[in-house]
Amino acid sequence: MRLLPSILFFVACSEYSLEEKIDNNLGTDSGETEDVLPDTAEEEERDENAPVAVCTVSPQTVTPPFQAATFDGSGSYDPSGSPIASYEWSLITRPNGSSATLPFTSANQIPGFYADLAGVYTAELTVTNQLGLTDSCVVTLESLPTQNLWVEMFWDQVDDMDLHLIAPGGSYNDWDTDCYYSNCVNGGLDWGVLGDSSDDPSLDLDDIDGLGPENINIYSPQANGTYKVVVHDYTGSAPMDTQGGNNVTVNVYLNGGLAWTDTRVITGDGTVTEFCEINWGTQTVNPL
Ligand SMILES: [Ca+2]
Ligand SMILES: [Ca+2]
Ligand SMILES: [Ca+2]
Repeated sequence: MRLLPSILFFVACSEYSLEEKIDNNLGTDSGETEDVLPDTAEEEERDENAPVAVCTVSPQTVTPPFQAATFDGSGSYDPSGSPIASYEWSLITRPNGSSATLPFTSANQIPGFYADLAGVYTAELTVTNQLGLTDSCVVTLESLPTQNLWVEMFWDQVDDMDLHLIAPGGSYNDWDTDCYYSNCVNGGLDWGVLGDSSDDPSLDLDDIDGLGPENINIYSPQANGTYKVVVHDYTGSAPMDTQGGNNVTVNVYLNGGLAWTDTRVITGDGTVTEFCEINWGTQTVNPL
């Protein structure tokens, strides 16, 4: 095994030719090279001529769902100095319920990626050089809610589920105390201290025809009382109302950390399902 350091050295230094590598190894050892030398000269040539994929993301942490991130593979290179022939990106992991996608593109940079749910997103970049050889790298992006109260919902059968957040002392479908698609998209309700928007709710995402997600958040919830999370299975959904079981997941984040999650089966149509109560003062979430 004593030749391993020199093998690593040669792999790292592309200015050495294949012949030089083999000559060097054969010239310094006559009996132990079989275990450490490449199987064939052809295989070694492929390694030496392969491109090097380098991928980054900026920023590395975003606030969902509106802070954009840029995936960047422009640091990738080919040892020969030739330009990279193609870049192929794919999103290989994302949080359950996320609808985020990467565009199918040959660009080395992908700006404007939006993480719709809290959690981790992993992108893989594969670069191909002029010889058709490839290399891959992966990079992760974390999506962390900065709103102190963050409630997100998604489901697994096509329908229109609606997320409702009810203020302390409020009631379902009440215009002033229930935040939902009709009255709360990007804000619009004044809860807590009048004129202070930091304790007001906002429905950032309203999904009608897919699998979600939807989310409602508050930067600084009021300490007294409890908020209630309710899911309404809207009747007359386009393109369809699912009548069978639909797995609906609600995640509640308090101060950036996942405090509660539950998946419930909603069956039929038009139902109203209470999921949980959130007591901001005690930082507790209780199922309903
Ligand atoms: Ca909806
Ligand atoms: Ca307010
Ligand atoms: Ca429905």
